[in-house]
Amino acid sequence: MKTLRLILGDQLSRDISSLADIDPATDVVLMVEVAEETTYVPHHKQKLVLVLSAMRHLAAALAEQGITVDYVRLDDGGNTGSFSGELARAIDRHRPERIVVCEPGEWRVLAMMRRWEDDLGVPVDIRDDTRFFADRARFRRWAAGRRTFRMEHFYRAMRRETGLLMDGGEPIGGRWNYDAENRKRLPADVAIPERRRFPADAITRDVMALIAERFADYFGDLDSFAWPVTREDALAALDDFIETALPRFGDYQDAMKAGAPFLHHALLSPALNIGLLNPREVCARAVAAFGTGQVPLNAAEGFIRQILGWREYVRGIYWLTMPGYAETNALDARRPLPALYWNGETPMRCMAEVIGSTREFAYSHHIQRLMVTGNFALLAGIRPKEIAEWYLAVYADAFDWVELPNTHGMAMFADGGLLASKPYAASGAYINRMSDFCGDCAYDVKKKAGVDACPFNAMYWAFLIRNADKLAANPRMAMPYRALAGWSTERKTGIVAEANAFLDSLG
Ligand code: FAD
Ligand code: DLZ
Ligand code: SF4
Repeated sequence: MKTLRLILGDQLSRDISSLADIDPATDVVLMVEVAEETTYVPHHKQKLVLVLSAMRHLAAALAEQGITVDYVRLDDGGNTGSFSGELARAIDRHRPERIVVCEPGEWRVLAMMRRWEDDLGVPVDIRDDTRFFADRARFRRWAAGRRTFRMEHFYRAMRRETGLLMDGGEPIGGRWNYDAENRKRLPADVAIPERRRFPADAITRDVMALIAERFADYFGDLDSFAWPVTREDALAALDDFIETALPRFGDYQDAMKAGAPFLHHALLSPALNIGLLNPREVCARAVAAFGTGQVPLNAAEGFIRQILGWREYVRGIYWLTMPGYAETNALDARRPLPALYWNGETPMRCMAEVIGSTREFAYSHHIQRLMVTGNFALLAGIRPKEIAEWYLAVYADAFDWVELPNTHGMAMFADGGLLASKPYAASGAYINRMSDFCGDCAYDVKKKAGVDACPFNAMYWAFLIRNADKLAANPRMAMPYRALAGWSTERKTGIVAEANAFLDSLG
């Protein structure tokens, strides 16, 4: 049966379900660069290069294997600019008997796909995405009947199911979780590993020229692009991480350092999310490195928890709750996103550092996203939709299924506690404990009030005061609310006014 097999820009895996039964004698693979996808948010220029260059590389690799690939470029004449439009044109060109596609990573695109069969008059087979440990049905089964969801419970179920770092029915080492050993500040004498970056080849340089011309006003530096865009380079990036950074990943997972955005992190999320790496092989490598004594248990477990635990858990929450999840705003946050998120212009050293490296590399590590830019947005009461759009735009790894739950659920508490049990709200003291940012900052992290006091301090207390009716009863927030109970009304009014004056001054 002549089949047209559509592969989307984050489905760049040879083992994707839509290619499983391909017959090279009859079938055509369709890949399309479309304006709808390049513009649904103002993507970082490096994210655009990553996706389009990796698409072009996969198309070339499939063609080398004897597969017919119909590849539509962004600047091809006649490009309609949408998946639906390009599919209709390809049906005219190839007259397939059916269309096969793997389910997408985004609700918006799934809604579009479900209309294709009726609109295009050709049978459309939408297949499960088998690249996750837990498919959507598996997560639904786990979630059924639970009143609250907690990543740790899901993670343990997945450890048991996969056998990863398990000794029979028990976790290797006797503990499920070494999180308490993942919170060290980076000592001055620990060397930061030099990380492998991948220079642009001719295909990537072509895409860079296209992006420079068409998307000049989009956020982000282009010239520092060095992400892997092929399966081979992604595997080399995985080797590099296991050898150089994983051994200390566990210890310094939460640490931050000025001028060093990568530290001991994997830098693998862009390759994982577009399909160049499979989470199973990545976890298997971490387990093997533990098995040979190359990395300690807190590193292997900490890393596997991120992929087998968090990555799968947020995807499950996304598909369980969409499309309503995108509308959540439990704390009724209404402030517009300040311009500093785009221009990085602020005397707050932590914010300037994180936004600066975001612009340079389309990357920040988790604690930078959660406890600096995320914490600011939470405390300031930024509209969840606006900050979610920012995260979706500025990171090379940002796709709706993973970005949205991390932003609405983890950073903004917009889902009211569905994903996480308490808001990750913190004053400047947390940033000072975990980084070296505060030393050279224009603000004084130790000061609670006054024009030169760290803005996170007044913002933190103002956040608690503003949301007391929603948060004070949460047992995990008992400590700060006990402290607030001793404050006079005058003191509370004063700190709220100070935080608001600061935020209003940002424009
Ligand atoms: P490491 O810290 O080395 O972790 C290893 C791997 O674990 C990552 O590659 C990633 O695949 C996975 N992982 C770790 N934490 C998470 C998590 N919370 N959710 C899902 N997977 C996780 N991650 C994305 O992949 N895309 C996003 O758009 C995204 N947006 C985020 C927005 C906010 C507000 C926050 C707080 C986090 C977001 N994350 C997102 C999660 C996390 O920050 C990134 O996965 C991580 O920083 C990627 O860098 P790394 O590969 O060096 O990860
Ligand atoms: C992110 C992205 C971009 C920028 N461009 C394209 C594209 O031109 N063609 C394509 O097939 N996919 C692209 N993508 C990835 C899609 O946005 C992604 O597949 C959907 O959001 C579903 O997850
Ligand atoms: Fe950030 Fe406050 Fe530290 Fe400055 S003093 S770097 S604003 S936490």
